[in-house]
Amino acid sequence: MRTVTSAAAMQRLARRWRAQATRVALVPTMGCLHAGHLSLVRRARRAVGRPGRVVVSLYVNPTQFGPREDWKKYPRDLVRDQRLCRTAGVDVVFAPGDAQMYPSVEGEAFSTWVIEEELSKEMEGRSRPGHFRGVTTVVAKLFNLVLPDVAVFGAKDYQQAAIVRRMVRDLNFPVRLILGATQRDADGLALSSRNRYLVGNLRRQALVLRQAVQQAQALVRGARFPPAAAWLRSALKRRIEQHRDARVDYIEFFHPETLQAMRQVGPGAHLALAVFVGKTRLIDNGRL
Ligand code: PAJ
Repeated sequence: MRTVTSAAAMQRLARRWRAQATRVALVPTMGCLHAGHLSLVRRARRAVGRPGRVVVSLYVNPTQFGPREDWKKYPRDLVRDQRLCRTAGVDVVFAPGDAQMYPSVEGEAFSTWVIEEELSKEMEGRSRPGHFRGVTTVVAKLFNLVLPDVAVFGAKDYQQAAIVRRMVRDLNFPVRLILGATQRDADGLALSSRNRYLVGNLRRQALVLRQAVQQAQALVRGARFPPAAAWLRSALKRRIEQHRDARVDYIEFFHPETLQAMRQVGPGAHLALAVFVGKTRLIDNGRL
């Protein structure tokens, strides 16, 4: 396994692979890898086989964090991530520094952005202004540096995957997207690098996200008529906020592809929610 830290070197390598008609799969991450990320690596390998190449990018992208978010304290452990990638059979780890990704050349600042204007408005986009501009910009840059045939994203960040899919379509990136299933701990909590902030009994309270999705599934599947979104939302919110440290940020019901909000929620609708558990903001989602 090779670690590449320079953007130019990554692009040179990618162009060499392309000239040899070697297929390339990219798994973009912010590092601090867990079993969720590693399941995407396996999915990537399955997509390109051997002698295809699997690239994992490790980059805590500053432009997708708000000014009061955890960019500075986001956990970083390159050596551990490299070891996990080597064991998982990754070919190349791409771990650029900020100066590689956002160079300010002779005082001229970075000033070109990729902005998706429709699917980015609600949910994560509303709660985290500017977040998706950072995501689409860095993913577009990674696509241009790694030149992947395939890129793998996790269903855990459902809106993010939908937005990247729209960007690929709208800007004609020659990249096939694969959505990998959300990996969970045995008790149902979706794996996330931020779970390490859940100390003491916050960990147990964090299970409310998954439980809310399951409660919504039961209510929707058991109903004779599709329940109103507003009614369902307040039922879930009440249940979640029975936990002392849990506070709902949003609960949304929407069409799984267009992300159009739904007023009546029937089977096949998608639910996404964000909940603060203590100071940690967690997200989850599921098909109803
Ligand atoms: P990060 O949060 O590190 O996640 C990297 C990828 O892993 C994303 O596609 C995410 O959906 C997926 N993932 C996270 N938890 C998962 C789980 N429990 N099961 C399956 N997949 C999971 O998402 C980002 O980084 C960044 O926004 C990025 C796309 C890298 C752009 O900076």
